[in-house]
Amino acid sequence: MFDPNILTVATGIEEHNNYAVDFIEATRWIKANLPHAKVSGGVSNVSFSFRGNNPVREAMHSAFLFHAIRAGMDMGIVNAGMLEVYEEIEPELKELVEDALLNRRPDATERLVAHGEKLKAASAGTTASDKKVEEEWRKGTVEERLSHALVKGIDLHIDADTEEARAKLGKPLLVIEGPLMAGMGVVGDLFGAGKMFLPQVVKSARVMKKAVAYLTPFMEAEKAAMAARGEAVKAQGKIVLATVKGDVHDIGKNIVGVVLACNNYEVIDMGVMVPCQKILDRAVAEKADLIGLSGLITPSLDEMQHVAREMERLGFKLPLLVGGATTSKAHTAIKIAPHYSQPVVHVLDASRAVPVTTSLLSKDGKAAFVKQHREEYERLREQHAGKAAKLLSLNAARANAPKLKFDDLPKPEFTGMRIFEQPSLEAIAQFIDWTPFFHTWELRGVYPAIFQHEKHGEEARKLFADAQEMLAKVIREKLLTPRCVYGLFPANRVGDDVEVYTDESRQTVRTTFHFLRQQSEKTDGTPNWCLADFIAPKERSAVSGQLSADYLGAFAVTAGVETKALADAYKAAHDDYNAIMIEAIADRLAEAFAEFLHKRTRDEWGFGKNENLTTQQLIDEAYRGIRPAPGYPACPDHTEKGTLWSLLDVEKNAGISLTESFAMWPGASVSGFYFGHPDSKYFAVGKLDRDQLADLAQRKSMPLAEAERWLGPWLNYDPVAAK
Ligand code: B12
Repeated sequence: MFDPNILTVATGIEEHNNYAVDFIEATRWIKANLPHAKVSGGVSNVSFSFRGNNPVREAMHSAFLFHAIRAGMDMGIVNAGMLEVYEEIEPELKELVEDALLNRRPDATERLVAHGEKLKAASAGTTASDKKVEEEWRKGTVEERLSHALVKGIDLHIDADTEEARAKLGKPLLVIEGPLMAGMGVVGDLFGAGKMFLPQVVKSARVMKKAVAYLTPFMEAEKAAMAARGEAVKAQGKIVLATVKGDVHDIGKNIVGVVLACNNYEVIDMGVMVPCQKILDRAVAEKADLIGLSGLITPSLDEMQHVAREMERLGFKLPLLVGGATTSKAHTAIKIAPHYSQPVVHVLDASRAVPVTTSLLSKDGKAAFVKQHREEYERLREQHAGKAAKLLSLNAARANAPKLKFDDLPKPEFTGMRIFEQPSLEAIAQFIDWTPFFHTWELRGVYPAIFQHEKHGEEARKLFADAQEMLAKVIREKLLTPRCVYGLFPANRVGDDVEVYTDESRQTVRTTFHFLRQQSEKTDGTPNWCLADFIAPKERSAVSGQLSADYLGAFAVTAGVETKALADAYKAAHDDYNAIMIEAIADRLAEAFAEFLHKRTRDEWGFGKNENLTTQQLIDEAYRGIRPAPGYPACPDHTEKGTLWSLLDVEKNAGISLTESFAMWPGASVSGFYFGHPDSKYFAVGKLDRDQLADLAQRKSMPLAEAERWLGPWLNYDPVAAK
């Protein structure tokens, strides 16, 4: 990957005028001469001379990207909120910007500066008049009011305005197809252009849903007559969305559903843990145009492959969309798409769901999109074909295990299992790490600095205020009942396993956890880590003849089984905004609960008592010990949750169950281990070779093929070819 450096143009210094052209030409050269190399660059540098003038900067970024991508640029670092749509750059500004970027005339900088000043003045004017419009928007026509309410997400007058529009236009359908769709069209365009943010769009959707709900009884009454006249509401397309069997991931799928619905797609959301056959039957029954699958954890990738295979076997012709935290473009291209002859497209986030869906369902654009998509996936497959990483043998990796000292083994104040009855929501909430909350809503940035973000700081503040309100309500009305079970157990390491004993005598093994070791070749002298390394080995002391008195912790927490019912109630009230909000809050509380419980466990283990850390230090994990979770990079094997469940009897003690894919229900749950060694740290196990899989399968008494299935995405080899 090359970064040929994007430097600032239009600085007034003549030598700088060609910098953008230089980057573009360098990119072209790299692509022509080094066909396998990639080109990247930090885009916002190019417009630094226009700091404070966003209209010009946004236009410069888009125009620059347009030309650089055409020259072959692969990746750009750019604030997505600071991008105008190239086609929508006002023509005069576009010409002036391109004059400067492409160094087309000597006076380009002066001309752009002059025009930029005019734009700045005009946009300041707009803001002032916007304010006036805001106060006066109730005085506009009903169409204008509906559009304003949609764009601004105001549902205060929506019933009255919708009724007025119905009376004016005569038919409920005309209200939907007219002002409501027009308003949502504006919302869709602004979102697509990065000018509206997800929380705003979800609020717009709430207004739209409320308007449609108001009109529904009138529509029902007219339905028969309308059907006879062939005037049924025609959505742009019908999409069946589902989280696959064994997975409970809800929030990402819901967000995608709302955004698609905003763009006039009819969304049939089948919920979570949906078996393949049900998805396919529903798609047929509904004459769907597209199927979308979601998944949070790696075992779902296998299920997605299964759905693709079934679609092929049954002769389906619908495109298949794939999304969710654990999916990726490369995995989709290599592992899912080859099983289905129709387009299988990975979609990174909600904002990308709309253009992909529109392209796939467009009469004119589909062929070109599919052609380009197939070529891209073919390229990805070629790039990855036979590209195994160079790994150490398992024996060599073990020989490079860390040599940790075990001379500081505090004795916990209890061993065995504990149920923590009625933990306080208020105390748990103190441990919330808010940054991922903003990511859920597609607002990038770190809390609390995000509030100062140039583009979406204001929206982040509004969202946070809404979150605080919801959290206060949850606490005040005890809407969630967090539950947990945890324990500290005598344990020793045996190879890459950790034996957990029934009692301090360490004579009877109660259960064994099996961990995986990094096999990557280390050139920097670092060891090949395995979680088991953090537990004292099962070796008797030469002096006492005793085993080292080390311990392993285990835990499972949930924010509360009520989350789904609360979200469903909001959905039933056409309030997707709060439905997503309560799920996002529950997820934060689950994480916070794990952190809160970790603190308590460290105290009970002894070494936590003198920590004296601030909340931020706790969130930054500036303490002794770690709490890795099965599924996280240090422990990619989800099936270890099965052992955890029987050790802590989690289902009985905390009310959390495991699905066939080892997802936890309720969804807002976290489970894992506590390691107390002062040197314990998080790491990624990474790719695994067959020798380790064979060894693991033998240790777990599991058929090799099954172990390979659970760990599929981490295999450094093709298990079919290796047979
Ligand atoms: C927040 C979070 C959680 C939350 C819950 C998340 C939720 N409700 O979905 C909590 C704290 C509960 C949680 C728990 C766990 N998590 Co977690 N979690 C995350 C985290 C940090 C963010 C996920 C998220 O919510 N993102 C925001 C949402 C909106 O984004 P999204 O889901 O990706 O959806 C967007 C797109 O993917 C796309 N999309 C999604 N679906 C679809 C479908 C279609 C058709 C389309 C078109 C698009 C689309 O559009 C969405 C909107 O933009 C990720 C890491 C990461 N950075 O992704 C780990 C991560 C997903 N978690 C992980 C794991 C392992 C777990 C646990 C198993 C850990 C454990 N042992 O306790 C549990 C499992 C929970 C369960 N119930 O089984 C792993 C999964 C990897 C793996 N190997 O399987 C990750 C990747 C972390 C990691 N680096 O290892 N987690």
